[in-house]
Amino acid sequence: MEKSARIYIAGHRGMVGSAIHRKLLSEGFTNIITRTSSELDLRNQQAVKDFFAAEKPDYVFLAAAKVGGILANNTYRGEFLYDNLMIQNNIIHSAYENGVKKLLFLGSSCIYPKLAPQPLKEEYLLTGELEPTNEPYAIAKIAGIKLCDAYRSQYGCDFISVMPTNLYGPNDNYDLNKSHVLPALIRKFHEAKKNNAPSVVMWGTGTPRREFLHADDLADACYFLMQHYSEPGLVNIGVGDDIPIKDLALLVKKIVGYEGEIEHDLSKPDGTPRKLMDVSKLHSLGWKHRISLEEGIRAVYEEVKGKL
Ligand code: GFB
Repeated sequence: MEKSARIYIAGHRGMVGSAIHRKLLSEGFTNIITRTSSELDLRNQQAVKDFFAAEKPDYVFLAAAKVGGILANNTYRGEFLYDNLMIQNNIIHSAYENGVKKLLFLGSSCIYPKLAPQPLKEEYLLTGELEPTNEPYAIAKIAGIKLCDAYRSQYGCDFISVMPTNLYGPNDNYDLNKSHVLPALIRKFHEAKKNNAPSVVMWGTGTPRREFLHADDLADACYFLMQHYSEPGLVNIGVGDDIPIKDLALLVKKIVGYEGEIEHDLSKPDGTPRKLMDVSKLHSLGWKHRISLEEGIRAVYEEVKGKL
């Protein structure tokens, strides 16, 4: 990518898109195109067509999506399927029609079967039943991978798909009903410490294991893959290591400095028992994460604690 290339980041205000934006700015790119959701509704086919025809981006990072934690995924099932299908179909098709040189589509580790062998290799896609709590989101993301592949095969488009593990970082969502586990725990422990509450309630049993990647590492990987990867199918992005949710809670508790108890709300779902990424393909391409989980959580907590 030339530094003056016209690069559209879809979803530049979200956690992933904003990390990609910071990365491109730090690399000296001068022609980054962005639109807020009120300026451009990506679910609107004609609006997206008009935008691409007018702006003619050379490269596209497709980081716009309806996202959320386990409860949001399970509650807003219609929106997670419809909004994500519309957003990605409109962008991928317009990218094809307007001769975009390369597009990077971001998916999620929840595209893999609920009970797939661990760690999750790219070839396990579509080999079994999905986790029910996030099936609509996963179906949309699987459709996105297949659309990129189909456009590569039929039209010769250089569209690639990358599957990040669970993410955290700046500009995350701290709404307790919609967020992922890490921002939820940061907020809960922070507020409990502030209010001298005797305990913090976490959801589920605490036994599911999750892998966490900092959004800045993800942005670095996306930038790397945009330059060095051009194949059908998908590539996992993760750290290759995971942690039980209970241990994650203990780590956040330590970082926040909270001394009370932890309780479990067993009416909330556990979700998939484990989704550890096999990152050997990514490592063999030459990329590895840099930010450790503890270091990353400390940085995020420093940044948000005044705002919670
Ligand atoms: O991060 P999370 O919401 O999503 O939950 P998933 C991970 C685990 O943390 C689950 C537990 O076992 C939750 O029950 N957990 C414990 C909590 N306390 C809390 C809490 O206070 N809030 C939340 N949110 N969880 C999502 C998918 O699955 O992961 C999406 O729904 C997407 O499709 C995303 O793939 C990355 O890891 O279970």
